[in-house]
Amino acid sequence: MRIDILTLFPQFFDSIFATSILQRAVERQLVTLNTINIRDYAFDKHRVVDDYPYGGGAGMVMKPEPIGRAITAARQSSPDARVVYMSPQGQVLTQQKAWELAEYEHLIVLCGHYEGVDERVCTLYVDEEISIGDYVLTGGELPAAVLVDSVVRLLPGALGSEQSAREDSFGDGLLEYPHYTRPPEYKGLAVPAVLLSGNHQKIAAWRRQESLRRTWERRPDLLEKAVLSAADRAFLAELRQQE
Ligand code: 9D3
Repeated sequence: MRIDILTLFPQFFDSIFATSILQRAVERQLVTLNTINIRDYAFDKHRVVDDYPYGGGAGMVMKPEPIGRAITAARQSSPDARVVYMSPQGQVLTQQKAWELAEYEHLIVLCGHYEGVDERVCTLYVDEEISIGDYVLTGGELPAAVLVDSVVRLLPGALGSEQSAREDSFGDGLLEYPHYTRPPEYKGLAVPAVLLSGNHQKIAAWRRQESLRRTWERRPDLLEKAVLSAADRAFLAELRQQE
């Protein structure tokens, strides 16, 4: 996979791409990560990339020509590239969306700044707009980094052999069970005895129930879409009765 990030702040991504799983994926040649400076496609004397909004109002708008040229250059060799615009007006990123985007051979990720980009860029070039949630950030760079991280770790071979992206939290639509490591007692708190029992069937059943309990307590909205067995439903009924 190739990912081009179009931004006014390419340096922002240097440290992010140099860490952990992303770096490993690049080294293993599972992904090529490029940053493209939109300003490099502003051809006027002062390389201007923003301008005042028609109709008035606060803030600046990113001019369409540099972005259009930058996207056209990025798409040069791959007309089927998927163009994603990080935008507060977009669909909220989900694990399912990350899986979908992981299928593309080439992603072009556009980061907005100021009040956003001229709407004609969206009309002409953007395939989809994606938000990372309902809170206000200062630009699309952090959201783009979040998106890239969520997608790249799904590429086959990106995670260690011990891990499988399919088994993640949200894989079955539930929150994860609690994790413990040594020591067996820490500041008066013992590790649940079942985890030391060596009985793998009992351990699996306990973990499943703790997943259900947590999801029910913290994210009951997730239970509506979760894949549940008869035993799961019985345990949830028990929890509800205890309340
Ligand atoms: C003060 C500006 N806002 C008026 C209420 C509008 C606004 C413009 C630009 C708000 C945020 C931004 C910059 N944010 C993004 O580019 C962005 C974003 C976000 O802020 N939250 C969640 N996901 C995303 S994706 C891109």
